[in-house]
Amino acid sequence: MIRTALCDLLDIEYPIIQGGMAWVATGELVAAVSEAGGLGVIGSGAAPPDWLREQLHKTRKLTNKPFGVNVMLLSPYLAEIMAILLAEPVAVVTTGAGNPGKYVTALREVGTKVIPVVSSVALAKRLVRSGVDAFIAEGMESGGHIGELTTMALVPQVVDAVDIPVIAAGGIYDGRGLVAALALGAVGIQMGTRFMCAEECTIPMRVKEFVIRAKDRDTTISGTTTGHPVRCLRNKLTRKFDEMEKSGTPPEEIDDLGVGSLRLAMVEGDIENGTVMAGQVCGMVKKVQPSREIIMDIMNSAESTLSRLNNQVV
Ligand code: TUI
Repeated sequence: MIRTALCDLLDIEYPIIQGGMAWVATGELVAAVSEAGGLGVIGSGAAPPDWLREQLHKTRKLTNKPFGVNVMLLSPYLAEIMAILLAEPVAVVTTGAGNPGKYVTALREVGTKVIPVVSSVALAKRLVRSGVDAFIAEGMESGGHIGELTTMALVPQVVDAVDIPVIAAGGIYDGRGLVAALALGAVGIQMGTRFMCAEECTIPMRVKEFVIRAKDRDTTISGTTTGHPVRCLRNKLTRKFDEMEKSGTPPEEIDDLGVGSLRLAMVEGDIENGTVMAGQVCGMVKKVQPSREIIMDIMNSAESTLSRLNNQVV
């Protein structure tokens, strides 16, 4: 089986991180992924502090393996979320949607590995100085809040710019994606979209079915004009976003349309009026599967991809 530096860094069996998706990655999914040998990551998003506390306790009840928390740096509860993570430390904190620089030292002092998600070389270079443990370089194939570069272009540029481990994210679904990430110089992968359809993921079945129905071109990017681009599945809400962006509606008004819409989709199951964040690999997601099966499928298909490549290269 493929083993990389990420397995040693995080004390996990397989170099696979489950993306910390807001309102999606709850204790049940996180514990299942970590129990299966990957790294499960709670998505704290913009959820209130009590929600995170509850998920931490649930996860700890279900697994003794390492797991992480994703901190969304635009959260209105950021200070309280950080306070919880210092009081009840987890193995790994990943961050998104901003620069976590000022929190790095405190987190590392309580024994937490800090792995920011970056979408540019500039941010990675700035953050290396604050002493982070690794980076997740996330391309714009991903669901949710995205940058401008594709995974194929971003990952090798971040790998060349820093001398700490880099994990690839965005557009990865199976062992072909894992091997491609390793070829680009990454030590592992982070995947979100495929784990939305994990059996242990608690989002409504209607949302999973929407992802399964989606084909390669069924995502769109909302909020390009507001400076907060988000990739999600096309629906009634994204058509409304498109109209507002075309008609020159003020950016604040467009951003307001998104407030609460992720929860509406992922918790309430409203796939027409909510934001169903998902990546471009949605076209490959065909069924609901246990997390363990997803992870073993990735590892087995990575092995067969490697032997296919070995036989092709003469
Ligand atoms: O964070 C994500 N994806 C997300 S977060 C999210 S929840 C949300 N809620 C309200 C508004 C926006 C998002 C849904 N999906 N991915 C990681 C990621 N981080 N991609 C890009 C970035 C990023 C962007 C800017 C990281 C740093 C950054 O830095 C700006 C700076 O300070 O230089």
